[in-house]
Amino acid sequence: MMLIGRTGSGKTTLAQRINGLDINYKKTQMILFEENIIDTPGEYIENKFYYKALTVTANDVDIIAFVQSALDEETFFPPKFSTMFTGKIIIGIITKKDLQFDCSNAENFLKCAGAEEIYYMGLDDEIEIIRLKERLGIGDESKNSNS
Ligand SMILES: Nc1nc2c(ncn2[C@@H]2O[C@H](COP(=O)(O)OP(=O)(O)OP(=O)(O)O)[C@@H](O)[C@H]2O)c(=O)[nH]1
Ligand SMILES: [Mg+2]
Repeated sequence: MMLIGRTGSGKTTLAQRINGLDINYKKTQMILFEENIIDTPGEYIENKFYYKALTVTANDVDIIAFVQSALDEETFFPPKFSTMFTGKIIIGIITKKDLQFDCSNAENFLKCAGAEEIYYMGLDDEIEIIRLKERLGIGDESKNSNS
C-alpha cells in the first residue's frame, strides 16, 4: 500500500502502527519503503510538481490510500484524483478521529477524490487497524499463534 496525504495528516504514524513499530515522530523527507508500505512526504500531494513521482512510485503497489485528517477543513486531493492511478485499488483513510469525531468533511473529500472504501482511525483505534490489515492481507497470525 502507498500512503498519500498532506503534511501532518498521519501517514508515518499509520505506517508505524500497521507495521507494529514504536510510534516515533519524524518528518518524512523522501519516499520510504517499509515492509508492505510506501510512505510519501506530504509535499508530494501539496505540490503538483511531484504528482509524476507519485504515479511512478504507485506502479509498485496494489492499493493506494488517500490519507485525510478529520481536523482539516480543506483537502489537497483534487476531485477524481484516483484516475491518476489506473488499475489500482483506491481507499481512503481518515485520521485523528480521536480529536474530531465528526468525519463527514473528510469522508466527502475522500469520496470525491475517488476512494472506494473508507477507514476511520483514532490514535487508539485498534479495531480499524486490524480491519485495514485484513484488507491488506497482513493479518495478525504471528501475534495470535500463542493463544
Ligand atoms: N491525535 C492524533 N494524532 C495523530 C494521529 N495520527 C497522527 N497524529 C499526530 O500527527 C502528527 C503528524 O503525524 P505524521 O504521521 O508524522 O504525519 P505525516 O503524514 O507522516 O507527515 P509528513 O511526513 O510531514 O508528510 C504527529 O504528531 C502524530 O503523532 C491520530 O490519529 N490522532
Ligand atoms: Mg511522514
